[in-house]
Amino acid sequence: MAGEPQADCLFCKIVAGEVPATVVREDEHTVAFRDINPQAPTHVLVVPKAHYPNAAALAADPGLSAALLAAAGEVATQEKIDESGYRIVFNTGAGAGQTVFHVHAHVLGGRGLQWPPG
Ligand code: D5M
Repeated sequence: MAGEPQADCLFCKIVAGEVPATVVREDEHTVAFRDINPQAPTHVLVVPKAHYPNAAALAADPGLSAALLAAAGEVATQEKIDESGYRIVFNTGAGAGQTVFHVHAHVLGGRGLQWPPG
């Protein structure tokens, strides 16, 4: 069923507390934790607690999609990167660099960000 935890999913395990992570924010629907391989001074991943493999699949739940974006914005405020500017990225598909197939928003900031990304 859509959204059910997947036994072999790393981020489902982080959500469940079975794999440690540095959690910076949590609410009823989302968890935010620091990326293990940060690409910027602030690099936080925001995930829905429910399992959806990517952003396109998450779009089936508009309320949860909105909750995830709101949480990403709140992380940016909490991390004090909201005024300098930050980037929210959803790598979608292996060809775009997605390596964990539980949808996650990368929240990146704290340095100048180039466009287009590599
Ligand atoms: O992003 C997947 C991201 O997940 C990548 O930036 C590394 C990060 N990652 C992988 N394992 C962990 C753990 N255990 N904690 C925190 N962060 C982690 P993608 O867009 O799929 O390439």
